[in-house]
Amino acid sequence: MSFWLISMALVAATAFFFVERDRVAGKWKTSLTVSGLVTLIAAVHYFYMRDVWVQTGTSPTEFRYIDWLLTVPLLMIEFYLILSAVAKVPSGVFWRLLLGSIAMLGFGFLGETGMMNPTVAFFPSMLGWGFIVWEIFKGEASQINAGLSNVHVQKAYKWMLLCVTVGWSIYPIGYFVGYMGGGADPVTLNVVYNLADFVNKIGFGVIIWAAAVADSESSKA
Ligand SMILES: *C/C=C(C)/C=C/C=C(C)/C=C/C1=C(C)CCCC1(C)C
Repeated sequence: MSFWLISMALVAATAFFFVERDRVAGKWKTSLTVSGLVTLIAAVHYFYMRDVWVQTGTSPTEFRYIDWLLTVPLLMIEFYLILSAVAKVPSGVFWRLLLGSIAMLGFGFLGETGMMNPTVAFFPSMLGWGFIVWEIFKGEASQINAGLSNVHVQKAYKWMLLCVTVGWSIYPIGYFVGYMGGGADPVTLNVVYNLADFVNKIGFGVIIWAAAVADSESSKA
């Protein structure tokens, strides 16, 4: 059921971001396109994941990680894009965020599929996440953001930061409970991951959309 609801929400969000693209200034259009791509890619994966779930009753771990491996880097590009809309940003910012994402997801996958002991895989995966959080909290990305004079971008940055710290924390909690805390049932694990995706893909896009619309309106005035 949650697979189905989230598929529909993702499809609706995709349509919304693509249509709203027309409403914002040129420098924001790519950000909205990327938001729409994130929800589109996830929607397609959710259709497949639901099939796996309905037909086998097992967690669609492979599809989930393919989805994450495509969409998390796109979300990281968003940090680069919103800062680039108003400032000059070195590409190292993006590469570091990408590196952190790959470490986080790579070890998570090894742990969930049993190719690595899940408890052992948890720690390097957490380090990857920590590396991302450090970059946007204290690293170059945060310094660029602090130096901006655009309130809309700064507001979006603050919310995106909250998403990556608080919103993303749902995933390792789900993993921890599912694989290390004596083992939760797959239903709980999937509902937790599905809810987290809803917040962190659609919510993240809405943050960017809100900043893009506010900034476009204020520069018109
Ligand atoms: C749209 C999909 C998103 C935003 C997925 C995010 C996934 C994570 C933040 C996963 C994190 C994990 C850890 C930090 C440790 C345990 C293993 C993971 C992969 C669940």
